[in-house]
Amino acid sequence: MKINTKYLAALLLSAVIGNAQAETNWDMPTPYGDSNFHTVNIREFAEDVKEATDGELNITVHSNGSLIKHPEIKNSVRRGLVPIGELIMSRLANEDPLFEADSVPYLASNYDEAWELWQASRDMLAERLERQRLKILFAVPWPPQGIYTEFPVETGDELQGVKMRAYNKSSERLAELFDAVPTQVEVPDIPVAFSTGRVDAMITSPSTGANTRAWDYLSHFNHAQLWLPKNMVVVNAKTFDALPESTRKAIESAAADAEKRGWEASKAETDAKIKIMEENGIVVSEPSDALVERLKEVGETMEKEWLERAGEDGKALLEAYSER
Ligand code: PCA
Repeated sequence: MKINTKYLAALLLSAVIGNAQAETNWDMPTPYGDSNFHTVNIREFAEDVKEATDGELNITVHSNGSLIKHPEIKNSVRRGLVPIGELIMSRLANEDPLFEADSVPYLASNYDEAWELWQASRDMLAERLERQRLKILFAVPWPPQGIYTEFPVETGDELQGVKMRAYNKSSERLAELFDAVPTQVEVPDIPVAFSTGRVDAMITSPSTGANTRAWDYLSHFNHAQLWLPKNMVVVNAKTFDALPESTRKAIESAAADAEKRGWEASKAETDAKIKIMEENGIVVSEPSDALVERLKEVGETMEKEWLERAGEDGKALLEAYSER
């Protein structure tokens, strides 16, 4: 496991000192960089908790996978190595396909739909996490996902054989269905993956494109608006339950505010980051009719495959979503 052991020893020590002062110090690993809007929102959440508890609960955010790498964050919270952490929900697709419902192409590809899907799925997902003694505090979507390349994409045929950076099962599958070659790369590793030629295209949001300076490696962004994957903040349930009631309430209330603030920030992020990309020379375009058609076909295939994997629960979720 990639954990900085020296750091953990220091943490244990500070936890002991913290207890002596009737203060609790929590370390919170997050996967994305400091300038990312999710990280900014989480830091504000930590401030709110500190203020509402009169400094009794101090959350220190360790961004960019600096304390614990993204693939290990969930299990680290589950085992109580850290009390709280952030991760992208669809990373848990291998445990249960319901966690990747938000990454099925065109199932929920704007903010209103994404919100309804989140409302329809929230209890089902919370229940699954509860079985692992994890409590979900809030979830915030990324802006809609699009395709970054070094050439214009007119029909989708251009993607054949291209080494495409992916970050979850859906982005991988989408690349495969375009006969591209997917490779999983975490956001902090994107610049190196491009500069060393490991990848030459990617699927992500305007947000991550701008944060990773896509213009250094790429020239085109197709605003295909495939899906809006969500990040979630989870807390170890045992640690949470052991807190005084007033502290638990303070966390829950700060989490509700963070969720609201995060959704608004995400919406604002889409246009703001597209503008930054254009200013830096990226050609931004909407998908052509031919590409829309191809993407729809691929989306249908992927929805079918997802439903096969998700079975009765998946059907129940789609029903709850369509009734909203
Ligand atoms: N950024 C993250 C997840 C989705 C997004 O927009 C990434 O590219 O890994």
